[in-house]
Amino acid sequence: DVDYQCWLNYQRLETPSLSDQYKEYLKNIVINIDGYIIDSIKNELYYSIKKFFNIEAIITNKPIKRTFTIISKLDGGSFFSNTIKEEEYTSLSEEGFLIKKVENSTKKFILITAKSDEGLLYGTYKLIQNIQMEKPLDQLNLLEKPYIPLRIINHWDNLDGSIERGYAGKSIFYRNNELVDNLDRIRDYARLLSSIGLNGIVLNNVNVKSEETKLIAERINIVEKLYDVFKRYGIKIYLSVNFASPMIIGGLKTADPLDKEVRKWWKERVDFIYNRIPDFGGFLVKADSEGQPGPFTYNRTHVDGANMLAEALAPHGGLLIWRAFVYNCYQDWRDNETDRAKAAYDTFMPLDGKFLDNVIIQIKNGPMDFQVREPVNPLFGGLQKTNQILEFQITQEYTGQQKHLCYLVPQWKEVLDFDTFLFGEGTSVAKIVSGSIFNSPNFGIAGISNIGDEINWTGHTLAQANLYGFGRLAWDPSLSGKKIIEEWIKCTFGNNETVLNNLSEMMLKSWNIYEKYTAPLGVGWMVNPGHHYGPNVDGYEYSRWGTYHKADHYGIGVDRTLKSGTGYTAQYRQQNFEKYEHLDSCPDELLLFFHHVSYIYKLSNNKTVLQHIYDTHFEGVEDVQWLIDKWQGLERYIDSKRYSSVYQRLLEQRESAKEWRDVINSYFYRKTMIYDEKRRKIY
Ligand code: BDP
Repeated sequence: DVDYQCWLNYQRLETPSLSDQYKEYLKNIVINIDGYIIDSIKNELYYSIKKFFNIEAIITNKPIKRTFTIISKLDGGSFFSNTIKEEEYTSLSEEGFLIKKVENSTKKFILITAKSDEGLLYGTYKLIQNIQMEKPLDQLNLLEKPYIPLRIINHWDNLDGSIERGYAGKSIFYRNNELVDNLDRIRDYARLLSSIGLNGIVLNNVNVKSEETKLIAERINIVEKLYDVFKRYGIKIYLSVNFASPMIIGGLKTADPLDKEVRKWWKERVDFIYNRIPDFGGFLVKADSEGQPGPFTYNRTHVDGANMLAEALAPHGGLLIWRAFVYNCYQDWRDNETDRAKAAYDTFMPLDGKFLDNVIIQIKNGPMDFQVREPVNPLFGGLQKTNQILEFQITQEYTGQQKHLCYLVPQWKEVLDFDTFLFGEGTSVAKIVSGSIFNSPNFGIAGISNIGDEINWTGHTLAQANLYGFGRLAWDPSLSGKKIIEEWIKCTFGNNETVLNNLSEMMLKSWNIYEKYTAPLGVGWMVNPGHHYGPNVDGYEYSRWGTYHKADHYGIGVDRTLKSGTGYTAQYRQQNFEKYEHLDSCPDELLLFFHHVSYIYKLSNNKTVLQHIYDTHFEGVEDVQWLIDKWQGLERYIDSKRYSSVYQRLLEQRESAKEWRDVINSYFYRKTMIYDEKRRKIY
């Protein structure tokens, strides 16, 4: 099933001459080392070569022909060492790789070399991708290394098989509180992840219930089996743990992080885990957040809680990842003092510099919760002495739940490129999470997975691009959304020009289209409470979650200025503070996030806020129709199964977009009693 293969869809090459060239080199693969990652390399090469050229590759220790491909460690001291330049050697990082075509009087070969097995694996996938994309072989010379050290996928899977905020079926790992019987699919998932360079996976939901708590105790065998799959692809495994585990499974009376017994209990647990899983990655903890237990219960701080766990992990080289998603979820909409957007910064800034070296704070991209548009979380640019991981949501909770097309890479790019001004101009979020300015390897990027057990993994075939794009950006945040989508299209659908052009245009516009017909100008929410699909303007307006738009008869938006509002703007460094604080410099797309304005306030394009709302909501629906037309133009180039499943979803998207348009427009028409200038029909 091509839909199942995703971007590892290996098809016969369309250009016979190029195919012959590659084939000549790939008939004989020379691999002079052993190991389980090396076995994965062999398997992937053997399998892909069979698919590309319909031949069985011969894998040997030494070349058996004049032309071959060799995969060898840099320190191999082998005969090709004089083909590598000094500067190539020094600029390769531990996970990087070098691919080169070498030719001399006696032999011709493609060389893949690296300092580690992982590097060789990434290099192998790169070569395979070059073949998929039919790149010329002549000047093959590539040196790559990941920009961000920790590149982790987070699963919100529960042992019963359900997935929190999952939109593509059930867990591929668990069913009825057991590991699934057949691990083949999990292996294929590991292939997908390592092909885009991800090197970590959190295996269970951050909301850890009692069954999952047992994963660090009597149910460790489940973790062990998964470890055995993922280690073969260079992917470290991590577990979400419940802070109250010492009480839930340890029989202790407290989980107080300063209690001796509690500390001893965690140490023993961690030793137990490492005894079974020698290179276990560490723990992820959601504490004192949305009902999860944490140190606050015992009047202790996040530092007490995180450091206690980190101390237990440190002797084994383990990491303790602590989430910054902490806010008061019992607040009142009338109370301006408690702005949810301010919570993470207020909580964690005073703790900067107090965490141990193996503690990392995992911070959502925005201050609220994965809305279609949010400013960047001000903790990036705030924290100076704390390790950080940036958290994205690949699963489309608030962005159409994989029924709507929404390619998120452009959104993520804006976050990564955002200048925090931390150490002066040019301190982008990407630079921060690369760890380079902090000189620490404990920095990274995490994404909440969008996959499930549906045959095509993501429900919406085109949502595969979000998983692909997440990995690519984690590897190299300087890649453009366009470059990434072109790679993805070619590897997923082949090298047809029309498909490439139409589909990349569709993908690149899709986030903006989604934004047009949903919540306007950065205000967010306006979704149905609970499941978060479809419009409900006041759904969260009078509830306890701190998620308000404050629309009344005269105006809309949340005043987060220092001058007259919640003071959230002051959490940014001067340059960004100035930009957001003042109406005339605040970007339109975030206007209502930062300011409360009248409906007749004029945006930079001279339209009123209200007219903008009307226009974008009509346009959004027209744009979805445009997506449908574009997709229809591809019918003859795409297999009918993928074509029609995407087509069905686009139709659903159109109906949903109409509903959004009508609900939002009529709400604001009734609130304001101001007509649409163009007198279009508003229900
Ligand atoms: C919210 C989700 C909720 C998660 C929470 C989190 O609605 O299901 O548990 O984030 O990140 O977006 O912990």
